[in-house]
Amino acid sequence: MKFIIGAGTNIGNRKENIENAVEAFKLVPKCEVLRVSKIYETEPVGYDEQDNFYNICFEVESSLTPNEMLGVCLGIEAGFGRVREIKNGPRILDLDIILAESSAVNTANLTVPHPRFFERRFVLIPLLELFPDGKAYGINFSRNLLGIKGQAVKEVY
Ligand code: PH2
Ligand code: MG
Ligand code: MG
Repeated sequence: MKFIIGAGTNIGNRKENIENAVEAFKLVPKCEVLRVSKIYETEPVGYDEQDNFYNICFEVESSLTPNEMLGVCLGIEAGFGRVREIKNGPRILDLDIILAESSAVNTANLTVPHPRFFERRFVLIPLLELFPDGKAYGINFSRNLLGIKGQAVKEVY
């Protein structure tokens, strides 16, 4: 099954954090990284008093279940030394499952599709790069972009 993973960072060397996160994912058994978006610099959403983020989305082919994939994400975050403090606050690395191709999940510790992805330009813009027709795994997300105010997102060159 294919997964879309969103990655974000706003602490330390953001470019290296993003690139190293993708490299870490490539080393995970049963996970093949298929496509990676460009890196975008994005205004913080949900908590203003912090630096801009770097964000990407990437697509992974995997035989893992969504719950196992969550474990992979949390494990890589921990390997980067992430400590959880302020909700929506600064983080060295956040890896979220945005979509799973043929699976919806609603459990205490995981919801897929990600419950807030459709209101976040920092997810939708890299997602649109991977799915230029605005549809991913049967989910039409392009119209959501139209209703979002602010949330500046720009490509990192
Ligand atoms: N992640 C959040 C909250 N706000 N804002 C930006 N720009 N990028 C993020 O990755 C981000 C955020 C919670 O995970
Ligand atoms: Mg997140
Ligand atoms: Mg997260």
